Amino acid sequence: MLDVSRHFFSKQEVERLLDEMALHKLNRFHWHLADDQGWRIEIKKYPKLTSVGAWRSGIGFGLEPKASTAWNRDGEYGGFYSQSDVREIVKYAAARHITIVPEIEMPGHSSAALTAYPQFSCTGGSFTPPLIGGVFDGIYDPAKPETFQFLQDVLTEVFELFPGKYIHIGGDEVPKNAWKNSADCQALMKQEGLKNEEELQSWFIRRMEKFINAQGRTLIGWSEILQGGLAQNATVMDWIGGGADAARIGHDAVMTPIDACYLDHYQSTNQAAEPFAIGGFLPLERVYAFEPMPANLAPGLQRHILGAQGNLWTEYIPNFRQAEYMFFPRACALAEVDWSAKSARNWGDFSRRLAVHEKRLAAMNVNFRRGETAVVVAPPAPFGPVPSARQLRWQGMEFCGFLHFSMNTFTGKEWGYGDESETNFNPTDFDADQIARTAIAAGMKELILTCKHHDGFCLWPSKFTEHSVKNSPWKNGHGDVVKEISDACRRHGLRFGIYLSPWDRNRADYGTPAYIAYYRNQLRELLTNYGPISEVWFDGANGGDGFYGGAREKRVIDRKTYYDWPNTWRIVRELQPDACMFSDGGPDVRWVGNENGEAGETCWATLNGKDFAPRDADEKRLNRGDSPGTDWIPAECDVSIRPGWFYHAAEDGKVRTPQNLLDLYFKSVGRGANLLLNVPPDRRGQIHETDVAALRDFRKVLDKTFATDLAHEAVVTASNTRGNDPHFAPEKVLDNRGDTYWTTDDGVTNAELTLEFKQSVTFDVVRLREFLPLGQRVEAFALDQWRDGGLSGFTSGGGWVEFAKSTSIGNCRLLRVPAVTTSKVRLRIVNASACPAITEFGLFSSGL
Ligand code: FUL
Repeated sequence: MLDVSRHFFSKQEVERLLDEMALHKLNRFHWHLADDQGWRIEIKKYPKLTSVGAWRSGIGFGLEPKASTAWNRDGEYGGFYSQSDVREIVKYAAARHITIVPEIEMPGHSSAALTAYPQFSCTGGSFTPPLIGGVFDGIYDPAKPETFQFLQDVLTEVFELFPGKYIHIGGDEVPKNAWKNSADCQALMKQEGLKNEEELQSWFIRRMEKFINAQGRTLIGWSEILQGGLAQNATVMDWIGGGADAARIGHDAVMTPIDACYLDHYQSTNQAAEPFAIGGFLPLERVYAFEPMPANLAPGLQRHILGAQGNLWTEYIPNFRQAEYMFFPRACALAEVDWSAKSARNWGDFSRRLAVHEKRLAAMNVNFRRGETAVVVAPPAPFGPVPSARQLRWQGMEFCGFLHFSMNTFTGKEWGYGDESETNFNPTDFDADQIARTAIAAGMKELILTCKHHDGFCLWPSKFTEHSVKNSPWKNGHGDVVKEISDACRRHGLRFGIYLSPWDRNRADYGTPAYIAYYRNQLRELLTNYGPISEVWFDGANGGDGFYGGAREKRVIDRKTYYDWPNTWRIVRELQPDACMFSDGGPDVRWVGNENGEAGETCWATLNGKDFAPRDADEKRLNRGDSPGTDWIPAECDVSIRPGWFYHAAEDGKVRTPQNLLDLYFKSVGRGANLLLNVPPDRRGQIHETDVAALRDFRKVLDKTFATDLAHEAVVTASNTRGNDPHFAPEKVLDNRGDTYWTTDDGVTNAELTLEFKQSVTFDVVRLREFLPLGQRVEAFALDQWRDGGLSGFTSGGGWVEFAKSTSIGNCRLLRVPAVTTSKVRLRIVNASACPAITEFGLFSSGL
């Protein structure tokens, strides 16, 4: 099954998939043509289904527009198949012995159709195709005879196009609110003697089935069509159960259970190294082990189980390459499951054969997930401390945003004293979506919000203080900035982090143990009421003068003992185990030692953690890290786009330029750290236009720079490959994957990788990445270019000339070099603490 609603795939791409299916003898193509996010098939009688319903206002799902080809310049996203496209595809499939089962969703998942024709909904109200996944209120109104006329007209055209026996009508995930609130639906239920909305749903499906059967076709629908009673001749597509029950009452079923057949789920537990997916974990081996025949189904009934199907829902799959990656090789396993008896299946045998089959897939240029076949040579042992799963995820974000927005925004201060009246806080046009959109457009992956800064004012209505938004005029005290920002982050696919200042100049009890209890209570509120928290930011400014409930004095605390950090950290681990904690010394992420956004030219992700405590740290060592170090605590570079952390109109002329932001990026992300760039919302509660423009132009340059990796045109060779095993081959540095790497035999700490081009290339940026799960290993490296004989001092033969060298690599090393034009480039690992493990060697041209 391919979902073309959440993301659109062209006619050529669908045909390519049909070829790939035919290769595996997969002979039914379930084409999910309509859903909330887009209607994709031309219906002549209802042209607005495609002129309106095939388009949405953006790519959505937090994805970048350029991730997909179905995005047009006006910013709209979508596309559809004309009837002549469909005819050609049906013919193409038939020639490959594939029957297409079209799916037209009803009565739920119909926002796109109802955007075009709202008159067929209960409310008649306006709809828009959503930009996120989920279950929406766009459902058809069964109380209107016109609704059925419309659906029958649509299906009539669908039948003309698809000659197959089955028509899939969806039927899953139907929220019943619209029917509950509709007097007409309630009257219809009374009239038809239907006890509840489930029975109304079943009534709806039966009515459609009559029509479908009268046209000589068979209705098929998802598990939920069993609710409220199954239609007379229906076939059930079992995703959450019901297949065996259907067979027992004499109905046919197709098995596609969510835990064995959902190919949109992750293929590895190392999610950071995989393309972003909807969730789940479905490894190849589990697909292969799947048995479609339900246990305990009497032999006489087994003929009702028609087969198994793999589903590719495409919320997070914006292009065909990625679709292929999710299909293969899991579809290979499913084909074997479908075509062989359980007793004939053998995982070891399959994986050996798959190694051969992979060559076929590679020759066909199928983008399958590699490395699934058995590894023969053992990988290197990790060296030193290694990142936790949460740190790996954090490192993968690279570029995040910081939001300093609070009392200071309205008082013009940088550090509020703590006596400011709540009435000051009153954004005139707060817009969390504008803020999230700006972050997404800049390429940020997370936003961290100052939920409470040093002045103690809380951006959420905390139960534990009066000094919060609840006593401000904003939204008459009913506002909650933390909620709005965290919700917007989720809507736009950003992760969300919190900053809760330990220093609180408002609290009378600051400096006493009572304050620690207060601080932890607030932390608990934030960690439990606002969804997943990706990062918790503990800053280091601690103690000094303040209001302190009217005392107006200076308070000094013992920075090492007062906060009892280990017990506070425990709360975060307990409530949000996936959150990374930042402070001067970790435990997960360390301060980089300055607020200029610059990591050291040498910057290790490792540190001797015991030498550090919040606000008790050697800034030079934070900047550089320790190698060898005892703990994995990578650096984060926090820096503001303006001179201050908070918005001040007087600084509108001092916003960093795109060029300056680019420098920051190279000095932070490009040195293995993460960049946390502060973009302070203004008094409206939005990111100022100047900042928006600077971020946009910065992103443009960055995207342009990294659009084409010239190294991909090269043939790559290495001075040594571990055990000569292809799993560790030099090509692994060019495969765009974070979970594969080139490595050498143990003990080889000087090694070379050479890229050789057919024609000279010109580049001015080099990108290198180490495979972090094995620790940070490279200590020094150099880059050489090949100079032909006769040029620049070489009279004959040519030779290597060094053009760059440095030390640490880590997550990402970017080197900007004067433009190099050459036909060969060499990476020389000059020194390493253990055999190197390199995941990427890329060459780019900035065009600057
Ligand atoms: C510091 C604070 O004192 C600054 O105001 C700002 O919030 C910065 C990110 O952290 O500790």
